[in-house]
This record gives sequence, C-alpha cells and structure tokens, in this order.
Amino acid sequence: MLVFKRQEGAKEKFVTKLVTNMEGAIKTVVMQFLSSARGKESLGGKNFQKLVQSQLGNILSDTDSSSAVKDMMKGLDDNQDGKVSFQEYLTLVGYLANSLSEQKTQSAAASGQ
Ligand SMILES: [Ca+2]
Repeated sequence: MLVFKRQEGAKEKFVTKLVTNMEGAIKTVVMQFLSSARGKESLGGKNFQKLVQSQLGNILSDTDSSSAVKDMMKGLDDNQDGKVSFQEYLTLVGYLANSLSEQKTQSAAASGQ
C-alpha cells in the first residue's frame, strides 16, 4: 500500500533533501495556502484575492478585477461560509490542472501528435 511518508521532526531534512519536481509542486501548493491563511483554517476574501493575484495571474484572466475574484471565490465556497477552506482551494487547483491538461491535449492534437 502506498502511504504518505511523514517528514518526522525534520523540517530541515525536507528542505535540504532533494525533492522531485512533483513533490516540490505539491509542497508549494500546500505552503502557499498555509502562508496565505496566516494560521487560520480558511482564506478570507482579502487573503484569497492576494493569493490569486500574486500567484495565479499568468494562468487566470481578470485576477486584477476584485469582482471577478469574488465571483470565483463564491463558486469555490462549497459550504458557503464566505471563506475558502483547504478542500475548496484544492478545487481551484484541480480546475487549473484540468484546464492545463486539456490545453496540452488540444495543442498536441492540433500539431498532429
Ligand atoms: Ca467555505
């Protein structure tokens, strides 16, 4: 069975040890949420907007529009508490990953591969 290998008591170990690109990407996704949430469980509107604007401006349109970001936040807010939880944030990550994958598939098809 494949299970998560806990990084036991070694913050430094994880940093100094080589990580693969994919491990690094997963870590980035998690750390971005945690640092944006500033110790809270969920992202409030302001922190969500900051995260989207500072980190996702190249793959999302209209990140400068606070009403567009608010709309996206509403779409993600499954339990309608006005905040974006980690699970809800993962929906956004999944959506972006899916969109990227579709785009790659389409451009591969267009170039005849
Ligand atoms: Ca929520």
